[in-house]
Amino acid sequence: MRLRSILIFLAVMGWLVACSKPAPTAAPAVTAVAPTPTMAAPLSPGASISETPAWIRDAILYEVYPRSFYDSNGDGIGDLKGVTSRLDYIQTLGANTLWLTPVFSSTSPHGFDVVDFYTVAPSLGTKDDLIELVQQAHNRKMRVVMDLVVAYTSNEFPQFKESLGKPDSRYSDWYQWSNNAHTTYKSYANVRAMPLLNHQNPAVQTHFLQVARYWLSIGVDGFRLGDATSVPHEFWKALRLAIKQASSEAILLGEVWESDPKKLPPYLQDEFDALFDVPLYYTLAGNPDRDGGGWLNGRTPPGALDTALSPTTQLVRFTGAHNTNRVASLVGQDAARKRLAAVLLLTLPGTPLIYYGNEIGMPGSLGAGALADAPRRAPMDWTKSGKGAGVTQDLARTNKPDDGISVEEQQNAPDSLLSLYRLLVKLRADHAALRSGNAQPAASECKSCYAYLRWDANDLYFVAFNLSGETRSVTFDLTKPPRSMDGPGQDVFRGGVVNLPSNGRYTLTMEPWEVRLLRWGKQ
Ligand SMILES: [Ca+2]
Ligand SMILES: [Ca+2]
Repeated sequence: MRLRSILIFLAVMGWLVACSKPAPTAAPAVTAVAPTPTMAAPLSPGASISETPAWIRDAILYEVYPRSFYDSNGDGIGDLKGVTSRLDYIQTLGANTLWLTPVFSSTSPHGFDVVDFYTVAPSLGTKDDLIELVQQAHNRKMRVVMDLVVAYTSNEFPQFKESLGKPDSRYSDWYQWSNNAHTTYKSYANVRAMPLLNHQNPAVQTHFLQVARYWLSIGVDGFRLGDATSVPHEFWKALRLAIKQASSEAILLGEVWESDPKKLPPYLQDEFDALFDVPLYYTLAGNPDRDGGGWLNGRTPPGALDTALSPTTQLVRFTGAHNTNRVASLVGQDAARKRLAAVLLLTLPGTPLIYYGNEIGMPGSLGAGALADAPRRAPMDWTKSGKGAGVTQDLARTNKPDDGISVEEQQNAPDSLLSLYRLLVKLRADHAALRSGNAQPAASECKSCYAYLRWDANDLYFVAFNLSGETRSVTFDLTKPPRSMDGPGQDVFRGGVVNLPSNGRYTLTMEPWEVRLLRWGKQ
């Protein structure tokens, strides 16, 4: 949605403000929406993990903004048939779980302000197209997760139109009115076109439980649920129960847009199966709307990543999404840092998310005005020329023809970013060590380096990052590895064999922003 990243903050702050701000007239029509989240135990694969479908542990998510992905009928707008036609590409990348940003009928192209939760936006296709996409994905052992916006609706939503200015309407309790005349109301980040729903109203809850069941019945594998902080915990618990009763394998992926990790655990208690690791994203990027900051640019102490190595299978790791600057822009289009970000994303524990186009290094940063998010949702660059079948034209491009940034230019180039993503995804799929919860940092004297170990009974990976623009010779302390590093290891990127000195002090010379990936294993 537009200005989403700003809105996220505004949503949190705005919600607090909205709750404390005196109503313009006497008695507010509705009671406070959400209880104050209580502090809870640290994240751990504890109580609720037992109910989390096991498949999330092996999932590699691929987020698609359908309008900009692939246009099947030449009208310039990407559509569901287009996504179906490119499942080959997504499968070749190795991603096995699609997350579609909202596809329902809505007022705006971004799709987050929904008008009808039971119909697909005509520009994207039909319900049958969605069913076909889900079936084709399932035929390939891929899953499809749909975005479901439950915090608010469009101001064109029938219940809103029927109750605006009509306190006696049968739908008057659907929204959070600010005055007795029901002419003013609370809205998402104060965007008037997105009135916040009143989740205390049982009818609102019933509506969404039915919507969820409806789409589960056509085979979707779960929902990505945004703006979790705008919705009471009781609602999430009820939604979880309804979804799990309909399909125990369906997942609820929650977006709690908070940079403080302490804010996340309450949402994992009988609410979501997994949460986006927004706190880690802030560590990596610094600011979703600004390029050049964060860990990936050496602007955060490297050790800030230690917390990301805690064992969990309930966090989705990402280096960018539809509501952040693209990772290529974040790192100033620097080829080495684009590689470094890819290796990090796909060698951390947790569930990785690849945002369409980031695997080829498409740029895109927050713009200005009503289409501020458009550069982050630019047309997927399929071709060298930037033209041709399937290329969407709904939004402006963020890169040029013949610039090396396209699937056509990268798909057969062994050194391309796309080839690196494919290699890393394959390594992750082939070696459970990279999917396990085992991870620990490896110490060195270098203040601008970072390294960690990932392992299981078969393999041990050593991942080392030079987070500076200088060549570094770094000695890592591997005197107490969690698993044997005896015998020759394999240098995944440079090729060749490496041997650890018997004293466990291992010295690597790393180029500026280089990342090294070494593996000790059976095969
Ligand atoms: Ca189309
Ligand atoms: Ca290009």
